[in-house]
Amino acid sequence: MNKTKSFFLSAIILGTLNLFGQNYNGHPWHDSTQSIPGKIQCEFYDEGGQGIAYHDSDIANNGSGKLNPDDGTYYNTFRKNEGVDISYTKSNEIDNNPYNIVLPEMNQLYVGWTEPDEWINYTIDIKKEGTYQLSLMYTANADGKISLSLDGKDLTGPILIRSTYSFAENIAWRQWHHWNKAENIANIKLPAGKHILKLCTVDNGNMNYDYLEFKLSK
Ligand SMILES: [Ca+2]
Ligand SMILES: [Ca+2]
Ligand SMILES: [Ca+2]
Repeated sequence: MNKTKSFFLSAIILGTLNLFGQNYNGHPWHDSTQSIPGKIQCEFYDEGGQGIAYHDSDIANNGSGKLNPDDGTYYNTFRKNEGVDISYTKSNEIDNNPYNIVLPEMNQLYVGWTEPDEWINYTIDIKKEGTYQLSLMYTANADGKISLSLDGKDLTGPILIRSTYSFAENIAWRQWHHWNKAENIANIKLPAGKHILKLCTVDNGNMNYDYLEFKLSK
């Protein structure tokens, strides 16, 4: 084994990836790095816990094991011992309701119970350097803002995420279940290779994030 190989093997064993001088102790969920172009599923954030892979305002997962009681199923127990709050889209007019702007697929895991200053990291593999158009599958109880950074450097500044609140809705809790896909909300230049993408909730919270989508535009 040459020196380079040996270094990378050591880094993997220690669970540490040195990216641009930053020591990062998180690692891809289930050793499965998500790639760009494509969708980054928000629930497949990195392993490593609070302060490393994510910052969440409370240690409970308010979805898995709580709103969705622990019945042993994949969806109800998904990462239930972690602080990031996760639920999934459900039928019976919960998420397939008349007030969707874009109909979501059912049984899609998403990050919910978002609050300002929360953030989540993703180890990503960017297959091709270029400019990407960003889209987000989401719900928002009111106008909110998110931002993205790469390896600790801001990529986007605050991005406005339009409210999906409906005055016609007569079920209060369903204001958190009106889905939309915000298309082309940012143009982002990305380098190739492995990087750490950070999704920050900047303003308002009360948004649910299903996935980010990156399409190569040039
Ligand atoms: Ca939480
Ligand atoms: Ca939260
Ligand atoms: Ca998802």
